[in-house]
Amino acid sequence: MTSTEEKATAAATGASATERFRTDKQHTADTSPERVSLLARELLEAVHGIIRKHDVTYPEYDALKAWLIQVGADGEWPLFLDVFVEHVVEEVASATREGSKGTIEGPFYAPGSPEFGAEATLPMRDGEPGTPLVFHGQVRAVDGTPLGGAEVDIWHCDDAGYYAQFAPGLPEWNLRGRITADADGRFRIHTIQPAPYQIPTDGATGALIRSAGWHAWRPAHLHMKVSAAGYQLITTQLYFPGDPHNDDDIASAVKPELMLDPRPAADGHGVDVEYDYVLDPA
Ligand code: MBD
Ligand code: FE
Repeated sequence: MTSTEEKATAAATGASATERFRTDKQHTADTSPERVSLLARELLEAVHGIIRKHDVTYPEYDALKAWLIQVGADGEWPLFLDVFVEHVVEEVASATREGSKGTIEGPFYAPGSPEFGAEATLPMRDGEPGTPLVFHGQVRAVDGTPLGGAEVDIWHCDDAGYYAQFAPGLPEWNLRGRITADADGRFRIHTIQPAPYQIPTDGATGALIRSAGWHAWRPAHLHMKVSAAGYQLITTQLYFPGDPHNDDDIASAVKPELMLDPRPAADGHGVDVEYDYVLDPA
């Protein structure tokens, strides 16, 4: 790395994730004062209970305060919350859905990626490092109807674990794209296999992970949002068998239904994976 190259620091990644959240997401909920009171009170009571149960000291209280301040300074609230909390929100939100399993979105989605037809190669650099991956499948409704024109909005990190727009030096839309399925709901995406992802170790989230003696890894994964007019959008991820962290993902986002079954590619270069999605009516 040359001295002019910016490094993928936790603070730079966090600042990008925080900015994305502020730009893309709704920041208010239709929550009554009674419900705000209930949720805030029970959260605080849970904290009080832990302090009493474990005789938390003033030095520990001040260390917590300093750490919370640093999470904000590093822009890591999106990272911290998505890694440690979002999986339960997703579990509750999807409890009554019948179709394909979803899982967490995480902090690195960027809306508005380039659009492609049913067979496409994701934007990538010349000689993009990594194992070639062909990912294909079909989008159907729960009743089996193929959903022609469904959209697969896919994003993933590169072979070094970096996400475009959240690490410096990558083309804006590297390994991100929106694929429109054909009339039969089928799609075929040419990309490379993502690497396992390590949470930035030099920020506040990394400091907690280190202090607690945890590891910082997510298994290799593809992210996608799959949608079709008149159906519920699903946000999900797909995983590769054999990854050492499939069983202890730091973000608790792996489900058995989301495991791919890679085969050698027909042309002998890289791997071929097939996955079909089933969407619930809106
Ligand atoms: C990721 O790549 C990710 O998917 C999540 C959920 C959290 C941190 C990094
Ligand atoms: Fe990810």
